[in-house]
Amino acid sequence: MSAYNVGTYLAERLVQIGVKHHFVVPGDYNLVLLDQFLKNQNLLQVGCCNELNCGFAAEGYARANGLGVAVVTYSVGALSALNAIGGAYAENLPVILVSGAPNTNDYSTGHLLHHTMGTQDLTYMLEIARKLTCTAVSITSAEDAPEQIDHVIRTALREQKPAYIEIACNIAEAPCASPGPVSAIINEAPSDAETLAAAVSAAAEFLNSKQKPVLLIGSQLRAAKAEKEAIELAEALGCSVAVMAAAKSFFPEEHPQYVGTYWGEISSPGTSAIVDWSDSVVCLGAVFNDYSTVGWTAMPSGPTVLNANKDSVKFDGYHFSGIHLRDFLSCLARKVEKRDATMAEFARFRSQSMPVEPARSEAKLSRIEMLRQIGPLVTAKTTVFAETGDSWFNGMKLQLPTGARFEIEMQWGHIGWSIPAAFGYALGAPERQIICMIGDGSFQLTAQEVAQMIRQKLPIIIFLVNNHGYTIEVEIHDGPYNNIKNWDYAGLIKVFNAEDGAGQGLLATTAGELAQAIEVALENREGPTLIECVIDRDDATADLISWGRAVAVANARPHR
Ligand code: TPU
Ligand code: MG
Repeated sequence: MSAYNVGTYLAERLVQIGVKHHFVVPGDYNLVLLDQFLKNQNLLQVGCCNELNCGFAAEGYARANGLGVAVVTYSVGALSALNAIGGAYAENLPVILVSGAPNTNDYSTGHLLHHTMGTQDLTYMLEIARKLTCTAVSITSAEDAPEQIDHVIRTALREQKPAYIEIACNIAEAPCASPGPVSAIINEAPSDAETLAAAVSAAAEFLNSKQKPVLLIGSQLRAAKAEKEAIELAEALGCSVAVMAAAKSFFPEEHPQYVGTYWGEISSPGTSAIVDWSDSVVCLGAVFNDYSTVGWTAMPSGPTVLNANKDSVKFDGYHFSGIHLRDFLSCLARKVEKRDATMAEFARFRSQSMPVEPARSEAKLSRIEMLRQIGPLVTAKTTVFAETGDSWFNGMKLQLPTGARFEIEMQWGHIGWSIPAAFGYALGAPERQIICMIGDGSFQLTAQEVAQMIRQKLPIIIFLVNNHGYTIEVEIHDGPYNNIKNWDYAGLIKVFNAEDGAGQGLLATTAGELAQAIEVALENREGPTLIECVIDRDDATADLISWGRAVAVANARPHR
C-alpha cells in the first residue's frame, strides 16, 4: 500500500528534482492540494499577493534554481498567472503552473460553478494553457496521476518551457502510487551520435575555411545548459566573443576574448565593428527579434552565419537536429584550428571609456551618477535584475566581474516583471546579493510583491528610477498616455512594513543622498531597501533614444 496521494506525490517529485519552495495564492479549489504540499518538510510554501506575481516569482525562482512552481486556484487565479507563464515560455524557463480545479462529479453534470464564466464549459482553461505551455494536463483520476505528473515534469525539464497541471479538488488527497527513482524524470535522450559526428565535421570544415570568425552568444545558451562549452569553443578558436543584450552575463565579461554587447548601432564600443569585420558569425542560442536587431537593422544572416541552438545546428546548406548544443560545442572545440584574427583587430577598434567623475554631493541626481554609484556594488556574488525601460540600457553599461549574473526579460518584456521575479530568485539563491533596477512606471504594476520581500526578510536592493513617466515609450512614440501619476515610492515601504517589517524606503534627489542611501541598504540585512532615485524626465541613455527611433521606424512600416 502506498503512503502517497496525488498532492504528496507531486510535492515529492518536485523535491526530488531540487525544488525547495513553491509560490502560492490559495483558493477553495486548491486548499486540499496546498495541505498536501505542506506535509512535505522539504518544500516551503511561499505566499504571493496575486497570481501574476506568483507566476513571475516562480519564473525568477527557475532562473536561480532550474525549475519554479506556482500553485493557484481555478480560472480566476490561473488566468492571471498564465501571463507570467507566457513569459516563461518566451524566456525558456521551466515553470509548472498547478491549478486547483472543479470536483470530478461536476464535469459532465451541467452544473454551473463559481470562478467560471457561468457556462457549463470546464475545458477552456486547459485549452488556453495548452497554447502557453509545452504540455498541459487535467488530473481527474488518482490512478493516472503519477504518469501525468511525471510526463509534465519530464517535458518541462527537457524543453526548458513551462507546463500546466490542473488537479480536481477532490482528487488532490486521493491515494496513488509512490514516486519512483528521480532518474525517470530527469534523464534526457543523449545526442544522436551519428548526427553529432556529421555536424561537428561539417562545422569544423566551415570554420577552418574561414580566417576571422566571431562567436555571438544568445539568450538560449542558458536553457541549452551550454555556457561552459561555449567557453571551450571560444578558447579553441581564440576569436572575439560578443554577447547579445538578452544574454548578458552568459559569457564572462572578464574573459580576455569578451568584446562586449552586440546590439546593432547601440553595441558596446567596437563590438558591432568587429562583428561586421568578421567573415563568419557563429551564433550560439541567438534569438533575433525586432528589439534585439534594433528594428531589423542588425541581424547576421546568409551563408557566413552558423546558427547553433539548443537541439539543432543550421548553416550554409546543412541542418542537423537531435543533438545537444553542449555536446556539439565541446566536440567542435576539439576539431577547430586557432582563428584569433578578430582579437588583434578588436584592439584597434576598442575605444577606452573615460572614467566618470563623481558628482558633487549636493548635485542634483543624474542617471550617470546613479550608474557610477551602482557599478562598484556589483561583485561576483551579485545578480542584477534589469527591468524593461531605460533600466535595460543602463544595465547593459554595468561591467560584470566573473561570477556576477544579469537577469533580463527581453523577449516577453512585461513591465513590472523584475519585482516578483527578483523575489522568487532571492529565495532560490539565498547566497546572492540581488540588485533590481526598475522604472517608476514598471514598478506600479507589481509593487505589492515588495511586501513579500519584507515578509521573507530578503535584503534585495531596489533602485527605482523616478523619471516621472514611461520614458522608453516616450522615445518610441510620445503622447499624453506616457505621463503617470506620481507615487511616494519610498513612503510605500512604511505601509508594507506595517507593525513587523524591516524594509527601508529612502529618497535620493542628490548624489550625496544616493551615497547615504546605499550605505543604509548595505547595512540592512533584515529586509529589502528601496531607493527612489529622482532624475529628470529626459535624462535617458543615448542608446534608448537611438534604439527607440529604430523600433518606431520598424513599427511604422506601411502595410505591404
Ligand atoms: O525608465 P523608464 O521611464 O523608461 O521606465 P518605466 O517608468 O518603467 O516605464 C516603462 C514604460 C513601458 C510601457 C508602458 N515600457 N513598455 N511599456 C508597454 C507595456 C505595457 N504593459 C506591459 C505589461 N508591458 C509593457 N512592456
Ligand atoms: Mg519612468
